[in-house]
Amino acid sequence: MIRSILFFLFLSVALCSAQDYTFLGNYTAHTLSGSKLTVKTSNRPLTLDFYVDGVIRVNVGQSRPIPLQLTPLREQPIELEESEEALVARFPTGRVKITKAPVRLQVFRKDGSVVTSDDPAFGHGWSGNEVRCWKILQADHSFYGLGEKSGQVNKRGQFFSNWNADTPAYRNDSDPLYCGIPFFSGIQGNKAFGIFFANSTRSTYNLGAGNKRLYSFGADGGSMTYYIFCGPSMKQVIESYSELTGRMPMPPKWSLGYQQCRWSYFPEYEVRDIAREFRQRKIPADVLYFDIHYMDAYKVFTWHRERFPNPVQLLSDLHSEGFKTVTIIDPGVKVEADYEMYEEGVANDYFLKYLDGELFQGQVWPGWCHFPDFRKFATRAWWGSKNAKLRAMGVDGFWNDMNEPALWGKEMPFVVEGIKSLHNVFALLMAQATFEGLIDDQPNLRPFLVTRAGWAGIQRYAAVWTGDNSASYDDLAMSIRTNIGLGLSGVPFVGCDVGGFIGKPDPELYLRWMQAASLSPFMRSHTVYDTPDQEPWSFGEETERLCREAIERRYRLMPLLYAELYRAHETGLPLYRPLWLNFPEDNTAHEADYQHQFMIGEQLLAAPVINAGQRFQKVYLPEGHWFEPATGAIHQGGRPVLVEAPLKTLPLFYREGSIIPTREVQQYVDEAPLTQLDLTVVPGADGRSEVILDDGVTLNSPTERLLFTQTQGKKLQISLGNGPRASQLKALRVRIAGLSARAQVRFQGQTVAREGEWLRLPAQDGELSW
Ligand code: MIG
Repeated sequence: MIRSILFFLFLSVALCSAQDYTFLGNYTAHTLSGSKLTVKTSNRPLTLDFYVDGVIRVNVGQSRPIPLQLTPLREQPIELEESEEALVARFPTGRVKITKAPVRLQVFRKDGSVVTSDDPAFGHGWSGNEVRCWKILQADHSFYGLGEKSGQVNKRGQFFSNWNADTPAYRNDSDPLYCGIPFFSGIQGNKAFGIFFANSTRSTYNLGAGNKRLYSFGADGGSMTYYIFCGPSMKQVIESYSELTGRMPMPPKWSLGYQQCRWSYFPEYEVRDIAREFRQRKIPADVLYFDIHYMDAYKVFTWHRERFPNPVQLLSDLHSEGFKTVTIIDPGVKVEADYEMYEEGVANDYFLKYLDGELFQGQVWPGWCHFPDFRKFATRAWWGSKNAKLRAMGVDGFWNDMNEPALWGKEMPFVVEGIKSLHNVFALLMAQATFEGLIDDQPNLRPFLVTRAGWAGIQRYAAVWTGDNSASYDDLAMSIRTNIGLGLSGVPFVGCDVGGFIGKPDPELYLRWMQAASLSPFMRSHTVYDTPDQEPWSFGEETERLCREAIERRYRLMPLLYAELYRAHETGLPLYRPLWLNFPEDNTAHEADYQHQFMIGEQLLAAPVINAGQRFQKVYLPEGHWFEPATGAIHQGGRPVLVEAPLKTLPLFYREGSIIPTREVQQYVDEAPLTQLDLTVVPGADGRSEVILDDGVTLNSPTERLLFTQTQGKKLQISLGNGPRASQLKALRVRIAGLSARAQVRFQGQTVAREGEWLRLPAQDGELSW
């Protein structure tokens, strides 16, 4: 009896340890050449590469390439000290300590604060093909990022996996979603750090789930290769990460306009009707979408002959009314003899295969399909050229869907060649194919692409929208958090299906969603196949009027939005961001209660109403004075304030020091050149603001930067430069928040006349003082 119990115990321990991990062993030797330190151990080698600005690449064991071309960073030579117990590598902003027995990593900043530290027992380990890393969790760690995640903005205490998945009607706890990104960041002791896990196989992240000792990341296979970003500010972390994985090239300016979609507008007259409604009702709009019904039998790169007999004419007519168009492009290519895409793909070996060489077939909208192997250059070039051909017909942009890849039955079999490392980057490579094909065709035209799935670096090719949400207030709130999370993951151009995709919003929900989304970088209304109409005029007159106002506000703010998008392009920082990115020291700004407030860049704060029937809003305003344009009130920040939020109002605030540029409403972006620019100045702090003028469509368009600087609470420097676009300006109007009606205002020493709250200035450089 006892013997059999002992035997059983022995067996279970043996079984269990066979599945457990082997950890990095003891130090045996090291080599240093410049910025590369290799540490040999009793099992796998550890290699560290040091780069400027506190970026460190860590690799354990064999290193496998990823399909994303990373920006080569500038190497940072280190100073190495060795002792009995450890190696210490010093670089200008910190040091790495590598203990010898066993080999474990600790990264410190120069001030002694910990960036990240291996768990002393575990550190790095592996089990079969699985690789994993365990770091010490502190009580005050918070976590962010990982791409598209629907839950809290702070991901502390949660477990996540990244395996891109088609997840219609996802909820707050659904995971994974469409667009996972293996980059996360954290804040601990008020300092930020980031980790980019450069491994495209299915990865999982324990950010303190079910324990208070560790956070960890790992993957089913591939290599343990990751980059550490030392911060210490979150802005630095995101800038470094986006420098490494690539920044967003400027998209066409029209893609900041309001976009209208449904599954699907067809036939042709329905598309024309929608376009006409927008113009007749004077609701600004820039883009109309063609969902899957525009194709013949869902065959990609075809048109349905009865529904769209003359697409070239239709597209050109829409252009003349100021509309751009975007077509959906799915990756599945229908298996059908004589269909060009199928024949060319098979003949040239462009499609994915099983390990035994048989062409893989999976079912999607067209029926049985082959799927392009976007790892191959030739496949990408072919696919890209088909997009370019479609653009030559007059299509302006592309919408990549079903690219997780999604299939009926969800998954491709794992015996499709290389799918375990390809799955997560399928969409990235498809987007790369599209982007590069468009650039090959017209090197100077800015491509527009919006995608559902993606991976690290997707920002180089596409905007990301958050897939099949539902028409509920919960989803409205979720869309704010998810888009903030994507921005913190290096993707600045993000948005959701306004109104909710699945289900039917009531008028109030639709309106509140329009208001919240009127400041999201990408703004598109969309709904599923069998729902009632979901255009801004589909919910009665009052809702139509208030939706128009929300969209008009976006068009008024276009000079600001475009300048902020431009900054995102230059820095990689999200334009749509949590309060705490701008106010890292403010504890209240980090509270979950306020995670549905967001800022656009540095100046503008929005606190959308996300509950039914709510007519007041409690808003947390960080330190300083805030101007509320809806009422003209100036609020003292550093505390929550209660403001009125009737149906017509999106609670919106301009930070002190801001100079908010606006213009007259247009029916579509760049309908007319900018001849009058309005500036709202909020005194109380020094501030600086820019307006970017360019042609909005080409990549090498000269950029004019109009610069506005306010100082000493009573001066505004205006510097327009003398570029051709600035020269078209006829007038500047300036409004100074809180200025008394009797105050003397001078421009270049001359008294300025008032028109109500506005001061009218000539469009020229100079100094305004009050
Ligand atoms: O299986 O193209 O998320 O936006 O309307 C659904 C039809 C396929 C999913 C996308 C949605 C789109 C729909 N697509």
